Amino acid sequence: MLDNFKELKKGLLENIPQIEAYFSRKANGRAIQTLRSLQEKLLENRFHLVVLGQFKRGKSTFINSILGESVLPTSVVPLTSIVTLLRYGEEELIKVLFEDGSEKTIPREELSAYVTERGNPRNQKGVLRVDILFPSEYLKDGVSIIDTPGVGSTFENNTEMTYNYLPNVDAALFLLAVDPPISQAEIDFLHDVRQYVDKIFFIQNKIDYLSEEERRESLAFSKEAIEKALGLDGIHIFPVSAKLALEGKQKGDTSLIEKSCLPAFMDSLGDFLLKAKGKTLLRNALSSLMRLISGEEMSLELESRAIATPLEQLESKIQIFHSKMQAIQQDREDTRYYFEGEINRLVDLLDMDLNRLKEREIPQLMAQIQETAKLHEDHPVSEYVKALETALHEGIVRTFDSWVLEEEGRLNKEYARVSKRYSERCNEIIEAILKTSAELFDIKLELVETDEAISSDSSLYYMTGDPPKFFDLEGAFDFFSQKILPRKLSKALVLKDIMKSLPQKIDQNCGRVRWDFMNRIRKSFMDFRWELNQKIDATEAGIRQAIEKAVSLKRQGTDEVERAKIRIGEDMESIRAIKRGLHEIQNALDML
Ligand SMILES: Nc1nc2c(ncn2[C@@H]2O[C@H](COP(=O)(O)OP(=O)(O)OP(=O)(O)O)[C@@H](O)[C@H]2O)c(=O)[nH]1
Ligand SMILES: [Mg+2]
Repeated sequence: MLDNFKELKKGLLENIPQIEAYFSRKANGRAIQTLRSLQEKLLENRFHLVVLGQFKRGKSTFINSILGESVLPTSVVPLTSIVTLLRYGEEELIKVLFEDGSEKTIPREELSAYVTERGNPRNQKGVLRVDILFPSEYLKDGVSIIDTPGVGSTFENNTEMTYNYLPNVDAALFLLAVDPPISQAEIDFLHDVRQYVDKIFFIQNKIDYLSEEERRESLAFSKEAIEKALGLDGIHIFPVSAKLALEGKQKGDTSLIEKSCLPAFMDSLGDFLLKAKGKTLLRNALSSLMRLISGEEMSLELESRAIATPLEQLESKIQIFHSKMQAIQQDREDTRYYFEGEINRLVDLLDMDLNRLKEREIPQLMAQIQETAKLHEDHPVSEYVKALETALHEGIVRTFDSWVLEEEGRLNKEYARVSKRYSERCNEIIEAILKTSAELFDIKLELVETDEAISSDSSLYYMTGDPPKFFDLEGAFDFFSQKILPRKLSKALVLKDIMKSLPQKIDQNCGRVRWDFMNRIRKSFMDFRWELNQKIDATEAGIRQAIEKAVSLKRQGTDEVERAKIRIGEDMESIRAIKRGLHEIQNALDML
């Protein structure tokens, strides 16, 4: 599917050893580091796809049909209860990750004992996630697929697991089924999904149940319902039969595969992945390489100009360079202070949001608890307490967990905005350094377009890791239960107790979430700043070294200067050859 993309990526990767050899010859460790991390990024790049939908829509079957094998357990009853992540591996390997941090490798036959409600009721085994490595051609392009528990099943916990994964995906495949066409619960879920995921593919599964005529009707119905509910126009729904696709692939029957309509969907998905991520990835990698090469070309030219300059003049030029660099240094400091302020403002924003949340939700939760208390006034104490606990539980889960996800999205956007501006400023500083030296030695400056590379990396970095969990629910309930149950208090006292401790408990949790978010923002920014500072330092050091080298050569005498001229000429040749190769890839990429 991503054929062109794969070709270009391969081409780009093939260029790297040649470039690395050049910089090894010149003992330029920094450049080699850049190349290695670029190589890693190209090889590692992943597209995260999440498969979503109400229970029993055929999500797990759909993933199996892509893989062409029954890897994930499927069933006629609501089943999947644990998030499963599938990635490429040379050999099949299934790893269960537990909440306590331990791991276990299991054979495929045991998978359903961990990821299904039947095999692992209410997640008694404490599974956090299951990772599957699988040798499928499809996954080889860096695509990873996430199977999720169906939303709206009776198990609230499973729904929560699905929600937790939404902020980290590139696209969602939203499965609908023909029996019945879209329900209100699905529409509600879709509303939520849209807040986190920009790209949603709608898939109407199980079309093998319907005749051509019925299929059209059902598609039209779902299309209209979704467009109306989301206020969108012209959405596309892909009709698919996961069952036929899987059967077809297992039997090697191409007519069944065609009939399943899976290939048409996979083509569209492939196009999207290429456009949305593949191109950006390649473009960013290319511009990083170009920057590296142009930088090298520039220092070669600088060196060559410098050795052609009389020693006295050269020394006065160095003086000018140093004083200009001091001014730039001041600019750097100012930029740093400014952006530290911006990051602090982000934390202020978080505080404001948290306060608003507390002000709005605490009274509402209290009112709900009181209402529940009133409704259960005549029930026995144990039922009364149970009802209050349930109300508390539902209120907290609904309010706070979804708030955290929303806040994560919001902060992430703001952070991306700030870091993009910061990287733009840093690029301006780099340009100023280059310009200064180019002017000084009368060199034509070739600037490579930059920025995106750095800023998109930074926001992705921030996205990794799980969002903070608001309430440690277990803890919260222990807290209430311990206080309530052993003492067998009267109903009035139970209620009073909850009313008194609820705001306090919420406050503590808000504090925890604040700390967690703040730490991630600060750490992301510090890493990002370090990376940019390295780039600026490298630029300045490169130029300084080129000039200093020329001075020392000239002091050593004419023989050395002549030898240096030959070496510079040869290096220039190598650099130009590398550049030609990169330009070819650039042109092919522009044509995609
Ligand atoms: N006829 C037909 N049945 C299908 C198709 N896809 C899935 N099914 C059946 O639908 C049922 C549910 O499939 P699953 O893949 O387990 O559904 P799921 O969405 O993963 O369900 P949960 O994990 O409970 O959310 C199973 O009995 C499948 O065999 C299809 O294209 N056609
Ligand atoms: Mg499933």
